[in-house]
Formats: sequence, structure tokens, C-alpha cells
Amino acid sequence: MKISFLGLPDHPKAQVALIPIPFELTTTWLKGTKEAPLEILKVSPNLEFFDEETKTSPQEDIGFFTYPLEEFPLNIKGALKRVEELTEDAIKRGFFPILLGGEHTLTFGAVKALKRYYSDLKILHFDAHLDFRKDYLGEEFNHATVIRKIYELSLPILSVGIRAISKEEFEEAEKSNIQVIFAFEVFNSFERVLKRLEDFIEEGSIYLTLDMDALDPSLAPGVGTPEPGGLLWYQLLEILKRVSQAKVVGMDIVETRPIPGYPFTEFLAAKIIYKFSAYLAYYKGRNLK
Ligand SMILES: [Mn+2]
Repeated sequence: MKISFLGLPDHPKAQVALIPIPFELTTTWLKGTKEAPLEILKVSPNLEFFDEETKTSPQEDIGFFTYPLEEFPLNIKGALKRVEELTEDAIKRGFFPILLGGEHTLTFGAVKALKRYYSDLKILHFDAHLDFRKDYLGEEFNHATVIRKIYELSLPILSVGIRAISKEEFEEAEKSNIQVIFAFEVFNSFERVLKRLEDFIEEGSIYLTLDMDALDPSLAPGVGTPEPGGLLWYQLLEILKRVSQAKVVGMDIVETRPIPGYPFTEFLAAKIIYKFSAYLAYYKGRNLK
């Protein structure tokens, strides 16, 4: 099925590709992230197409292409492989890929593809959870282990917004060289957090993975595992503004869980994509590379 971002035809010279990934196989608490890609696309025409802050119109200035929504394999290996293929296809066609999840596990597939093209790949991770378990409920590969799996690919990682973590994960993280910024640090000193972020993104090719539960549930209640005390809207925008000026090579936005009759989290996800695209348009124009 083809449903496009903003409800508009694909831009003939699109720079940004939206890739719907209706992948949900291992969620453990509230289910429904499989529906998110379609629901995010469905609410996206309600966005204003002009961005007052950058005075850009991303659809005109950089342009969007939306991949068709497809059925995903019902096994983890198959689904991750499909994510990898789609990401690689987007890279080859010169798009800046934005993957629309789906559960967080999909990030592993995207990262595997990107790693082949960018030897200096680094992961900027926003989440309430560190997802750093070695295994979870007997499964090696799932939403609670995905960052651990990426870490095992020897990629530098900065995780931001963490506020629900097991003692084992905490100790494992201390032993490893993953960098963690807890949500309370964002609350205590946002300036210091921005500085650490800037230091991290200064070098390398940056992949941004945004679990919607990184945001405060007052903004984003439609997630599988809501946790109080998350990032606020203007904090996120300050961060995205900086990331858009770094060498950023792709992004995903995962773990949205549509609540019937209450589409604000889907709308927020669409708005995040739009704002980030506005910053890309403003800072990089038609030359995203
Ligand atoms: Mn999470």
C-alpha cells in the first residue's frame, strides 16, 4: 500500500525518504507499535507545511519520498534483513533515510546497512531505557537488548534520557564505554547535556535513533512503556538543531503505540520528522551530504 508523508506526491528530487517499518515481534507490555507507521503517515497531512522558525518549507526545499507500506516477515531475522535491505536501497538512491517504526529492534538492521557505507558511524540514542540487556525473557534479539547488540558491533554510542534501567544494565554500562546521560541530568543541567552532545557529534557519521518514550509521557503517551520525567519539546528541538548541523546520515523514530481516538503521539512523531527536516533544509539546503 502506498500512503505518502504529508499526503503529497513524492517529490521528484526528494532528499529525504520515509521508510515505514511495521515490525513488532517482541514487545512485552503494551502492544500496537506495528500500526504506528501507517498512523503516523495518516496524520501527517495535518501538519503545517511551513516552518516559522527556519522559514523553510521542507517539502519544497528538500522534498520527501515515501516507501510503500509492506507486510513484514514474522520472524526477527527475516524482519531485520528486510530493514537492512530497505535502508541500503535508500542509501544507494542518495536519500537521507528516516525509518518509521515499529519496535526498537529494527534499529539493528538499519545500523548494519549504514555501517557498510560509513566506517566512522556513531549512534545517538534517545530513550527512557538503555536497552542494554544481554538477553531478555530468553530472547537474545529484542527491544530490550537492541542497543547492546549495536554496541557489540563496536560502534560508539551516546544514550540520552535514560530513566528506567536494571542494576545489571547499569553495571554493564559502567564497565563498557557506552556514554549515558540520564533524564535527571537533562533536568538538572540541560546546558551541560548540550555540551556533551556537541562533543559526541562533532566527529563521525551520526545515526539518530529516537524511541518516542524518551519524550515525556505528557507529550507522548502513546508508547509501549511510558516513563515519567522525559525530554520536553523545546529541549528536543535544541538537540535536533545541533544534530542537523553535524554529519548526520540517517534516523529512526520507533516505539510509537497508537491509542485509538487519541492520535497525538503519532502527530508528534510526524512533527518531529518535519521539524528535523526543516533544520536539515535550513542548515544544509539541497545538499544534505
Ligand atoms: Mn524505550
